[in-house]
Amino acid sequence: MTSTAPVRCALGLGSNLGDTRATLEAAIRRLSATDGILLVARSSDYRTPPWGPVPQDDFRNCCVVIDTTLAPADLLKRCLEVETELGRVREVRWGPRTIDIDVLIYGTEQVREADLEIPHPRMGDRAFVLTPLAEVWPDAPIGAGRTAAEALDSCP
Ligand code: PH2
Ligand code: MG
Ligand code: MG
Repeated sequence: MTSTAPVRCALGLGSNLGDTRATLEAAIRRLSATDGILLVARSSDYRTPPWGPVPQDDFRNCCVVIDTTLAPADLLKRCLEVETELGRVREVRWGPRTIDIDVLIYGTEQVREADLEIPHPRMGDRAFVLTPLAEVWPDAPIGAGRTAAEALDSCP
């Protein structure tokens, strides 16, 4: 019998449509109930101004740390499935969303594929990701040898 050692990962969650508090809770509940995902830590929720070119409402953002035996692509697939289950409709890029679940970190692995980049390529300069992440996993390896806490220190 083979078994895969669990890998420590971080997911970033965001919502700015509908009942954002309930949606983040529902997403975390569904992720935790997934075979091969163990919830390790959940950050506080943060109200954050919208980042990017689209004028829209503030977001509620948080991060979770998980241990998973799922491969990166399967973890992404499960995140996208939960988004769909919770009613996400993909319209404007960077635009308002019921729920967004991003794979931020997968152990120390680097993935560079068309539909999945890990560590998340834009997390190092986004306070709405780094603030919740540094709360629950300050030493998270966010790429280029930096930790979440270090990146947050130098984040605009
Ligand atoms: N997500 C985006 C675009 N802009 N801004 C905040 N504050 N929080 C987000 O989660 C967010 C955003 C696209 O993924
Ligand atoms: Mg996303
Ligand atoms: Mg996102």
